[in-house]
Amino acid sequence: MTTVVPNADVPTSHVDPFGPDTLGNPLPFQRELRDAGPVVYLDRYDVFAFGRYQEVHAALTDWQTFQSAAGVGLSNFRYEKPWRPPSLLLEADPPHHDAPRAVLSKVLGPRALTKLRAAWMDDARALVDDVLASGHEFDAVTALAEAFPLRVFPDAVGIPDNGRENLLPYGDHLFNAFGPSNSLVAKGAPRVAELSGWVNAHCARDVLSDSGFGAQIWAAADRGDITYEQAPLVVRSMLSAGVDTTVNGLASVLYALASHRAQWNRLRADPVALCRSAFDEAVRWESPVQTFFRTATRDIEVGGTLIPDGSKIVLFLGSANRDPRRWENPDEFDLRRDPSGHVGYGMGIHQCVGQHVARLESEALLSALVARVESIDVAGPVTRHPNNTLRSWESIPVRVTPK
Ligand code: OVV
Repeated sequence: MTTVVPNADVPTSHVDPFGPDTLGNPLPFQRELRDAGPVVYLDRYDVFAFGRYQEVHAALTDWQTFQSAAGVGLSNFRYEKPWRPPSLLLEADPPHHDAPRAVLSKVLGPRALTKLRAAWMDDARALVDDVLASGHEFDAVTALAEAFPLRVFPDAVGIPDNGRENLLPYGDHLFNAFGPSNSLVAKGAPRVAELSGWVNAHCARDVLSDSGFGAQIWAAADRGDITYEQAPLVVRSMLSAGVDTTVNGLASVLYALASHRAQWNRLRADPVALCRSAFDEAVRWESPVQTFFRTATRDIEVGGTLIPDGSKIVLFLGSANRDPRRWENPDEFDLRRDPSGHVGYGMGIHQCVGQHVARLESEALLSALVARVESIDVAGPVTRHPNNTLRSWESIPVRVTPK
């Protein structure tokens, strides 16, 4: 029989992972975390942290023990009222989670996306042509990584043109709000009511076009697959999770290629295969979503540490994706690697339901770029946009040589 001494010698860190220094460059802290042990106690926030691939993966796939329904941010819904009604997908577990998940999974699934593929490829070519027509030096964040999703995704959902500029700041605040209520959350607070009002209004059936993803979610309510009360919240999940995530994923793959000439050349040599798989290597390398929390549903022992029932656990996805215990040369962006198994989209029942949309956006954009451009290079200092959850970008100046 083994007896667990409750946390007698759990490694403890006083570091604030959500402070400006660590958010600015999270890699040194993440290495310390992994090297300190499988479980580290963060005393600033009274949470346990997992930084190694093995424990992060195990927690993501054990939803019974590591629940999402008490919130996937620092705040525990058992004690604190959430700032918005919880997501029916992200902040729920079976059985409640399953019907909304099944509906959205089908609406955003590979079969459904085959219908959008040709049009998105054309849209990407048109965007790249427009960008090249106005110059060969531009900001890859605004000109491509933001412009492309904002051009195709709201149309696919079926929301009108007016007000699309609200999607990014709404997402920015949402992803900040998973962290502690620090200055990043305070910065977003003044616009919460306005932005939430806009997003919630665009979940209603009568503002959505009648053929998009939104309409298909409402049609699922007509069939009885979900209720009419659930439908607008499922639409809200798309508007919440579908923009800032892909924008930063695209920015990351563009940055990775612009800063690794050999990888760009590999992409050019085998564009059909690599324009698709490059995105997943970039998602592993950068982990646009850095962290999500879980809540223990019972006392559980992990790596010799007792995690008491009700504890919050922060899973460092970005750290797991660079764990040398799992990956060879983890810090290298390498298109020859098989990145499958990365936890950048999560893992298990909550794994990103929009991942096929994200991959298609990237495939379209990279294919258009490779078709038109000989080379792409970083042309000035790159800057980050601080966010409590996202590894987000402000600016990536690039120079391209057109074909
Ligand atoms: C994965 C994710 C992030 C943010 C919001 C949601 C999901 C949601 O379902 O609202």
